[in-house]
Amino acid sequence: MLNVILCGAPGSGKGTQSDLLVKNYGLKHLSTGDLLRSEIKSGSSLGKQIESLIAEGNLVPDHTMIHLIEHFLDNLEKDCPGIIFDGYPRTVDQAEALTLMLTRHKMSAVMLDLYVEEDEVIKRLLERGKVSGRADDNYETIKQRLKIFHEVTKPVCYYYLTRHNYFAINGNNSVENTYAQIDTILQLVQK
Ligand code: B4P
Repeated sequence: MLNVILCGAPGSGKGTQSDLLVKNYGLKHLSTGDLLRSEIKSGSSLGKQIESLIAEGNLVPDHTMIHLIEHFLDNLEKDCPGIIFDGYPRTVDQAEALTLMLTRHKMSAVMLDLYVEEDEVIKRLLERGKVSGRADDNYETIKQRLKIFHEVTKPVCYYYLTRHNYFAINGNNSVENTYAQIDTILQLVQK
C-alpha cells in the first residue's frame, strides 16, 4: 500500500496535489478539512463547535481528529491501494496517534512536505477566498492559520524527518512542476 501524508502551510497546494494523486495513482483521498466542512454542513452540535474554531483559524482538538481517523481506517476497503492523508497530522500528538493506528493496521506512510513562501500562500488563499465562500480564507484568519502552522504543525515535519520517512517538495512553482517532483519521489519509494 502506498500511503502518503501531505503536509504544508495552508494554501500550499495539498488539496490540489491530492486530486492529481487520486487521478494518477488511484489513492483514496482523506482530507480532514473536507471532513470537517461536511460535519459543519450537517448542522450537528459537533459541527457547530468546529465551525467557530475553523472560522477563527484555530485547530480542531486532537481527540476529535484522532477519532475521525480511527473511524476512517477501521472502515477502509480491503482492496484500497493506498491513502492520501491531506491535512493530517497537524500536531505531534496526532502524528503519534497515527503511527500507532497505522502499526495496528500493519501499514506505514511517507511524508511529503510542500514548502511554499509565505507571500505566495497568502496570495493564493486570498484569491481562493474570492470564490470559495470559506470563512477562513480572509487575511486575518490566514495570518492566524500561518501562526499555528509554524508553532504547532511544523514540528510534525521533524517528527517524520527523524524517522527517515520524510521528503521535502518545492511547492512554489506551477501545479505541474510540484506534481512532477511528487511523482518522482513516489516512483522511487515504490521500488
Ligand atoms: P484544509 O482544508 O486542510 O485547507 P488548506 O490548508 O487551506 O489548503 P490546501 O493546502 O489544501 O490548499 P489548496 O490545494 O486548496 O484545512 C482547513 C482548516 O480545517 C484548518 O485551518 C483547521 O482549522 C481544520 N483542520 C483540518 N485538518 C485538521 C487537523 N488534522 N487537526 C486540526 N484541525 C484541522 O490550494 C490553495 C489555493 O492555491 C487553491 O485555490 C489552488 O487552486 C491554488 N494553488 C494550489 N497550488 C498552486 C500552485 N502551484 N500555483 C498556483 N496556485 C496554486
